[in-house]
Amino acid sequence: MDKTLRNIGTTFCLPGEMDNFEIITNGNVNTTYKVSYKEDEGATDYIFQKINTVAFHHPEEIMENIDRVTRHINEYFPDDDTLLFYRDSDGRNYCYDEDGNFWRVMNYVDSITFNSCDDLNVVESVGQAFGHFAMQLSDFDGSVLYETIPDFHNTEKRLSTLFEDTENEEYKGERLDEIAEDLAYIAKVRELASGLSVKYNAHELPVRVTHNDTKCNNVLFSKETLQPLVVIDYDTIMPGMAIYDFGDAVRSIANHSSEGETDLSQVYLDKEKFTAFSKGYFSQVKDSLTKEEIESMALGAFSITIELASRFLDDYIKGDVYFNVAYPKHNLDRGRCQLALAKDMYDNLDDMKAIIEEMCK
Ligand code: GN1
Ligand code: MG
Repeated sequence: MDKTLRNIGTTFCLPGEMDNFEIITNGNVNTTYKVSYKEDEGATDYIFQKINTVAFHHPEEIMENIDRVTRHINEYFPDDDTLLFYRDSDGRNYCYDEDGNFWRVMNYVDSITFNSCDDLNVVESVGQAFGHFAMQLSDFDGSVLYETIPDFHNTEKRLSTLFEDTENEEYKGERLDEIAEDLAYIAKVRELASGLSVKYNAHELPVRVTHNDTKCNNVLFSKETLQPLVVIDYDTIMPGMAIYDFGDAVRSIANHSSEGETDLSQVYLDKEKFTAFSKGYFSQVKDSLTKEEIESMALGAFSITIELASRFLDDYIKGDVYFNVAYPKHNLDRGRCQLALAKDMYDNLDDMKAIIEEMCK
């Protein structure tokens, strides 16, 4: 590995001599190293990342999206932190190693992250960070970006896929029988949950630059001030709905419980966390959103939660082929947990809307 990393450093013209490296293990998809370089006057750390091309079929499209988005942020918000990707002598922000693996190199930011958010100040800061990111990119034409995972948040299509799969002989059996009640609920709310994606596909909602992984630990915080520094993980940046980035954050951060909780009495929308996240988020981005986007945010949280429930349940009947599972009923538990959360969101749509309205005054 030492030699591979050195060669990559040379490709990207990093100054000085490679001193040491360590593997960073939080991340399930790509392989990440922190690599230190020594120069006359000190040392600099970098992140070297090998992209998992099983998960990401067109990594060069991801890098092109990243390039466009980070250029925009650097140009219009020169004082803000953003990730910096190094280039080879031909100006490319990626390279291949001798075995054909796909690599990129970025600056290392000395920071901390939070895997879960019980502290409301942290929740508000995470909201601020994602709101700021959305604001920075609000006048960027999202339609020029590659859709690196086609129909990723096309809820209408996701739900159709689920119901088609329930008719497929290949997936008939115990698992399908087990989820009859869950399917009945999804069928009941199918039209409501699909509505925003139908509008988006009919070009009736703005095409935004979306992050698509708006979870707590994708925000870096300063170790000293505990202020948010920068949003990370640009791999799923694509054209999409701002409403769903907000919704997905609410789904993951404002659930009172965790994503696969089996005690469903513990699964509900935590209003304090919802309020704190919304406060941070809208403080940054409210002036950049349309009235319709703002009014659709609560429904977006409900819709994306139904969407993810359907993805988990679909994967369950297919035999757990997409999501990693820790035990046989993991996808079933996750699906039911998301449905329980969605039901609580449904009961609280008006409250959520009122809180958002207050934050956008
Ligand atoms: C996947 O890999 P991870 O955990 O960041 C999924 C998201 C889901 C999430 C649920 C590319 O994200 O859409 O919300 O699981 N990402 C992809 O845990 O499918
Ligand atoms: Mg991710």
